[in-house]
Amino acid sequence: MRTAWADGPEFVTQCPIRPGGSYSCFSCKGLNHGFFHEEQESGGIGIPSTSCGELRAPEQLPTPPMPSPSMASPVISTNAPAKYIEVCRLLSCAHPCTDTTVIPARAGETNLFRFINAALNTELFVAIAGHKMTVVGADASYTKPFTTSVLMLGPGQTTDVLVTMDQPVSRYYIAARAYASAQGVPFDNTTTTAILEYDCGFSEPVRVVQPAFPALPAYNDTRAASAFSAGIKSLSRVSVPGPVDENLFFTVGLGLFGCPAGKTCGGPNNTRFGASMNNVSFVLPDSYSILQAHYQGVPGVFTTDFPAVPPVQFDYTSQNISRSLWQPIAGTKVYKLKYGSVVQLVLQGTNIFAAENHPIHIHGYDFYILAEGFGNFNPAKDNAKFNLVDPPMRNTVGVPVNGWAVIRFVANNPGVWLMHCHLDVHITWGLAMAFLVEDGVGELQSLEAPPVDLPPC
Ligand SMILES: [Cu+2]
Repeated sequence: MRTAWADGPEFVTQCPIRPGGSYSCFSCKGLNHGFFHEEQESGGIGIPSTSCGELRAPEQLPTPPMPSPSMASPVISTNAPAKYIEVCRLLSCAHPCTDTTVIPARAGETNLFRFINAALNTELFVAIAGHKMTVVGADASYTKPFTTSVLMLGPGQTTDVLVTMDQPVSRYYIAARAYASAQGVPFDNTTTTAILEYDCGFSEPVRVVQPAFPALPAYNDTRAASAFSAGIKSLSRVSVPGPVDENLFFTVGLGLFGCPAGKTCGGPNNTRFGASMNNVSFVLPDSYSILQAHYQGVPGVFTTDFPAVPPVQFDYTSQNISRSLWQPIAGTKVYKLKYGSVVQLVLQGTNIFAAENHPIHIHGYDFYILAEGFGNFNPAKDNAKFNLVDPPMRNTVGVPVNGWAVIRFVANNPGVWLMHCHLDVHITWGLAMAFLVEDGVGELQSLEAPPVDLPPC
């Protein structure tokens, strides 16, 4: 709570840290976000950094839903070099493959793996050859244990799994590669790997064994992605906030802008790629941050007219969406929320240009995912599908391709909070908006004064 000045996105909560400058955003005490990932961008290229893999203070952890693992190992997945696999094969692994991370394990033990998708633009399937994984946590919240042979993580998502070393003493690949849901859109089809090696240091000959490779779903296997997300539930019964004060419905999807006169653009038919929520393509301010403008009452930096529902209702997932609906409007619009209001938000994917699974992330909040589905959200029949018993608590939801997701949270953290697609390129196209959460009553429900070393604008 009251962490707004430490959030980091440039021109949302602060101006960028200049070359040579510094900013002490926070101390780790009490932080509960699981995976600290850099939200500042440079020239449109986001740089994921993982300064702290696990930031929970141990005394804050509830009792875990599993016995203590023998070993906990963070595994950071980026879909970087597939060549590692090829290198190993060429060398027949007559000696340790120093390029590839080797994770040691002993037969019979049960280990905790924390998978983090640190890729910028790729959702990833993850599997371990020969081994089942029991999911026990996601986005720093414990989950009801469930067993699966494949995980799917959007950028910024984390998944904790227990793996029992119940296979013959050998070497096994851990592999990750893309889940690419958009038809006809190019993607990085490389595979990244690590090697799980039994009895490391005890039986050297194991190192000459060619590791087994896991079965990964096809790149476009939406069924596998959906089955995984449907398996994630809260550890026990939760108290879902309600009644709902703010009933919001945001479309999320791509679009095309006309090319500025006299320029050449790289989109289809000399257009420029865009993206939007409720037809607003988010534009960052260029000289002041929204949070500072809000706190100091500086006019002209943003407007508060982000629409609660789409300005035009249409068949969002149709194969034939009128071209008149493909061009969003650009703007720096926020949606105001009263302190403590219960927010229900339907995130509705669109089929404009190309439907895609968009991993939507909200800053400043965890939220419950009440339901997900395909096609257009229809409250008359889909409200009945809400999980009000043990919905998962996450901070990023993969909105199914040409489908929808419903989330709920209490707006009890005052400040300005970016909500955006975690596919980095979609942010630069405008797939973002910000919530402005007003102060409540008294100091503890109000935004603090900015720290003295906040980067100057
Ligand atoms: Cu996206």
